[in-house]
Amino acid sequence: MDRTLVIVKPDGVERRLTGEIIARLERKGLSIAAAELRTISREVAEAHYGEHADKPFFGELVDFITRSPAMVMVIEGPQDTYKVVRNLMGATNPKDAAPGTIRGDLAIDMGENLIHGSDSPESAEQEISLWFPGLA
Ligand code: IDP
Ligand code: MG
Repeated sequence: MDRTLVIVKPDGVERRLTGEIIARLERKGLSIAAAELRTISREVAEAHYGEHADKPFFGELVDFITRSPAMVMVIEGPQDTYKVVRNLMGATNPKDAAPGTIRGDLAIDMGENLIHGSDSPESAEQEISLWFPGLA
């Protein structure tokens, strides 16, 4: 089994798309290993998005991810589950995301692209320990 970190971002929870997004992951054959609706602190948001700290959109990104509750989850499946989730998510910019993907079907704005998924086995491990430090 393999695990990856997924966040239904505040826009997804606000738009009541949490169920729709989780349903897509489950229909694909993935399982929920942990889930919690959380209002993300700036401290954790800045740690989570540390790789983007020097980007011009960083402040906006931290404002966005902390503005209202997000559904933070550990998703479980076969080897390279992170890749399965990334394929279901679609391209970062929803305008480029293919139809059939979460971002391609449900989002249109770069700033409000509904979902985060770890982008490698290493980032999955690091993000799971940041968000769910006690998880076995
Ligand atoms: P990812 O979410 O597909 O992994 P990343 O490049 O890691 O994409 O960027 C993290 C998040 O930062 C994106 O999901 C998006 O919300 C936001 N973001 C990325 N690039 C831009 C930008 O150019 N303007 C505004 N927000 C951006
Ligand atoms: Mg990323």
